[in-house]
Amino acid sequence: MNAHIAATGALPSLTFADWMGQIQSGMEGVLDRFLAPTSVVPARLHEAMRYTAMDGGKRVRPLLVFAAGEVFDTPRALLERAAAAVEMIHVYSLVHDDMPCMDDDALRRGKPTVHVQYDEATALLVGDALQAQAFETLSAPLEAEPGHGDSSLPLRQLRMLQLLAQAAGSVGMCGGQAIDLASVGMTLSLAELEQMHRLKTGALLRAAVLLGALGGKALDREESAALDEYARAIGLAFQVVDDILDATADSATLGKTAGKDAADNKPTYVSILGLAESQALAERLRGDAHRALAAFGEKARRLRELADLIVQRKT
Ligand code: GRG
Repeated sequence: MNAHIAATGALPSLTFADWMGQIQSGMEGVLDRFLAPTSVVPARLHEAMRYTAMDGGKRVRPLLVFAAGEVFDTPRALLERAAAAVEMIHVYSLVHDDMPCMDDDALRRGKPTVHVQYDEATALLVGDALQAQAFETLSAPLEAEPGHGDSSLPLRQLRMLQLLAQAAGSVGMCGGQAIDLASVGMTLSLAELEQMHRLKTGALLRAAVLLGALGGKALDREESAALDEYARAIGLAFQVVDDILDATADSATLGKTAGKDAADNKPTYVSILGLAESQALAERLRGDAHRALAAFGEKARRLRELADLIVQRKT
């Protein structure tokens, strides 16, 4: 098992597909390191955490962490922790979202959802425990890396923890989910739909970008604003494409139940704008993301490639 992801400095010569593949397969080893083994009591809970977190998903958020880390020379050990932490929060949100009290879905990442495979109480605890594990993973003391011998690591970790907590909480992902649940069957304006997705999906994607950056050299005001604009554009694009795929792809391709938004009478970009205008919007957002990165030059190549992936993805 690939326990460590290669140092980011060695990656730019790789093709995008190889870079992505290295991080995706490397994340298996990283998550394996930070999740409790099934030999530890309670074995069933640890097994269920691994069932849902390992070997699945596109790992978009870890990819964003590593891509932003390349721009700001963030130490690899910190990137791995940030990538694992943001993925754990994401996985917890999927487990809870799939439960009968929320979206009530039976298929996720091509497998039965946790409450179907195990039971509802286990699904609740898996989400709770993954969220706690995310913060433990990001907060554990780190040795300074050679060439990064500065004493600000704990301060950077503290800022990263605060960012992740805000992104996951009531003014971030949980807040967006609350708006989503309250909006079923309602007619939303485009601005209201955008506000919901900025919180529900966008907050964690933004956190992934900023976590990768915050772990490295200090950001100035322009760099922060540029990353924020990039994160806004890809966060929205991610959701627009999600709505397009939900309306056009099949469940086997998506690994989750397709056509669910319409069946649940949920407002989406496709239901408000139609398919063609939604596709045009995703393209415009891709352009916004690229423009936001202009000042970072070649170092932001992976962030640009990820914006393209988010808009062109088929799953
Ligand atoms: C339950 C607190 C709480 C929040 C749930 C993220 C979320 C909020 C719900 C998921 C519902 C959903 C399908 C949202 C659309 C966008 C999205 C987050 C899709 C899933 O993310 P991917 O495509 O999934 O990155 P993988 O499996 O590839 O990691």
